[in-house]
Amino acid sequence: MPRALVTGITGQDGQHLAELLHGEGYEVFGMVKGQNNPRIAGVLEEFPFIEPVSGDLADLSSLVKAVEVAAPDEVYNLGAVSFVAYSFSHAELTADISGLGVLRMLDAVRMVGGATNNPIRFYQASTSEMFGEVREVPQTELTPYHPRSPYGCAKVFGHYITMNYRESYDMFACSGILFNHEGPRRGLEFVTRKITNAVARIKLGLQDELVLGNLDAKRDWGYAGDYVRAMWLMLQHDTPEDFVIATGETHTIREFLDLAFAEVGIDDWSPFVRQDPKFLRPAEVDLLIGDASKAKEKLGWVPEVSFPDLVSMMVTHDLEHEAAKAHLHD
Ligand code: NAP
Ligand code: G4F
Repeated sequence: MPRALVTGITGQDGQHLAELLHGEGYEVFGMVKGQNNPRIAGVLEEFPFIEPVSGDLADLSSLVKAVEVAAPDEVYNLGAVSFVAYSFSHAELTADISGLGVLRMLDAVRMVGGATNNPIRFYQASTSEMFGEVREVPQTELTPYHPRSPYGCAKVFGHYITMNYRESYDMFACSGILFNHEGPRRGLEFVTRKITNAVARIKLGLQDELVLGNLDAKRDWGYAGDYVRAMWLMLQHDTPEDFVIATGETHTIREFLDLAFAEVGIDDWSPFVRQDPKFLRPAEVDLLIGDASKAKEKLGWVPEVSFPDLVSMMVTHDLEHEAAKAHLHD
């Protein structure tokens, strides 16, 4: 039975990936941060097959221990401070966890090693945020980086140090440059889930207003379940390489609002949405759209869930979830 260690197991992608790996017959070890992590109990309830191991990306010795305990064939480094807005007010923490944390994880993998005929394979969660103020449209594996946030800067370091360890120490280490991916497990702080949750609550009469920032930014949004499949495929490939994972479509926040409100029968959302400058960022990423041709050609990866289906899936989930919560409090 192959063994995988996943950091960021309590996050959106960690849960989707754990589900996929379990389905592929893996023993799944999930790295859990903190002495009393508030999120892990819920995750273990839904995915009882996950074997929790303790570890923090700020602490190399804990990572070495986690890799020793899990003795993995594959390590997926998904742990990060991942909220761009938060990274502006917590720049040093973001650099430490989302940047240096990658170096620590690579060192832990290098120190523990794995069998000589079966070295540990390493996946790094890189991001389209590295493109920032984009130099070309669409963005590919060769597009230069111009990050626009402390998060983007930390991820550029993580990306290059992964490449450097691959080239310096002959490690099977690769990065997926993933564009935004969403779903019902997305954190409520991110714009898509913030919108679908508010739409559901407005429909149910539990909320009357949705306050947002910049509605004109464009994102290439896909479904998280499709994207974790690409992570796994990268580690099954013959050679360690970096891949852009994207849908090749881009949409504004306004278009997301159109579809989400239409899903509950509201055609004009303007009475419900207010803009507040407090949600604007010191520097914005205006346009992201990826070209995933390399992943299609070499991994056979294509996204399956369309943009309208993604929005519909999230609104439907949030309607059920919020209705059940409200009913509990009746
Ligand atoms: P997420 O939901 O925000 O999950 C982040 C995970 O990181 C959580 O499990 C969190 O654990 C963990 N973490 C935070 N600080 C840690 C630390 N010091 N040590 C160990 N773990 C720590 O993020 P996601 O959306 O699943 O994304 C997964 C990865 O892909 C991230 O690296 C993100 O930057 C990257 N990415 C995401 C997207 C996207 O659109 N979702 C696109 C490109 C790249 P706690 O719950 O314990 O805090
Ligand atoms: O949903 P967001 O916070 O995602 P963002 O900044 O694109 O980052 C996400 O995707 C990256 C991949 O490109 C990941 F690496 C990263 O970890 C994360 O998962 O914001 C999307 C857009 C931005 O332009 C933001 O300014 O939505 C705009 N927005 C407008 N109002 C808002 C809001 N974003 C949030 N979170 N909250 C708002 O009220």
